[in-house]
Amino acid sequence: MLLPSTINALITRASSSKATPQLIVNTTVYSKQTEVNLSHRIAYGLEMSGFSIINARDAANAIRVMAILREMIGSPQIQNMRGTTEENVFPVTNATRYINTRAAQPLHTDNGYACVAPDFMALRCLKAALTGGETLLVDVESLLKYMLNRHSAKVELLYNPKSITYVTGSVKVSKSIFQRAPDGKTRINFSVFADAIIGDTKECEDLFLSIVEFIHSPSNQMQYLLNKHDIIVADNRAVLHGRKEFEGERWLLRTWYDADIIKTERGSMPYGRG
Ligand SMILES: O=C(O)CCC(=O)C(=O)O
Ligand SMILES: [Fe+2]
Repeated sequence: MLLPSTINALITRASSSKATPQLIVNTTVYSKQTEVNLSHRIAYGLEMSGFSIINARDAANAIRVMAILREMIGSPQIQNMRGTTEENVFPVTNATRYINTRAAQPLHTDNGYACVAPDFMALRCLKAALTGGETLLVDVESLLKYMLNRHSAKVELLYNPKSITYVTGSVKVSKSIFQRAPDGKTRINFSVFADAIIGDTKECEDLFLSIVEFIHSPSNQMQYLLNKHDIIVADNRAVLHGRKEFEGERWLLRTWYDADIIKTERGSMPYGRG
């Protein structure tokens, strides 16, 4: 059984390295002139890198980009019992969740500890941090390459539907960490947010810790500082995301989507679910 204390100590050790994440520079600037091709360029980013970043530059443009994402990917999912489709990510006093703190957030799949994780997620920045708060991304292909180099055939254990069990209060959810999508690519379902994490075998727990270490080492991460009106949309299971700690009243809106196909002006492309 892995407890938060063990996992947090490993995260602190891995993230304290002096290395810095690779800066993301390929963003899309929204303008009326580029709107015709926008959904295609967003889809291309999602396909090639697992994410796209759009600099919308004002609120009206940002709202238009969110409408384009809805047209492309599908209707936003409800995220909680209150029926919210846009979740506020901002600090509150007496926070019970990471997203309502200023703390660094470990790399994760959204809802990775729950039964079903959304296919896509978007974060729209309404207010930038005073300092810090950089978005961190780790792509599953680089993680898989590392895992295969380091653990060779054992990595297959992580495709087992019960490789890891997340225990949250009295709720237990067993799932695979890796899935093979119909396109043959590996996708991920990964979180450290649980009261306890139990591997199917001791080997699964060792593999889990190896993932924790890799994804929290800055040299394996990409980084982008969201400014006001920037939007990041990511394939929730092709890249892991997290953030650095920050100061100030940073405010993001989070949206979740499911998708079978991605629609663009020039046609549609199938989206392989794992
Ligand atoms: O604050 C951030 O940048 C990330 C928030 C996040 O991961 C989430 O809301 O799921
Ligand atoms: Fe998240």
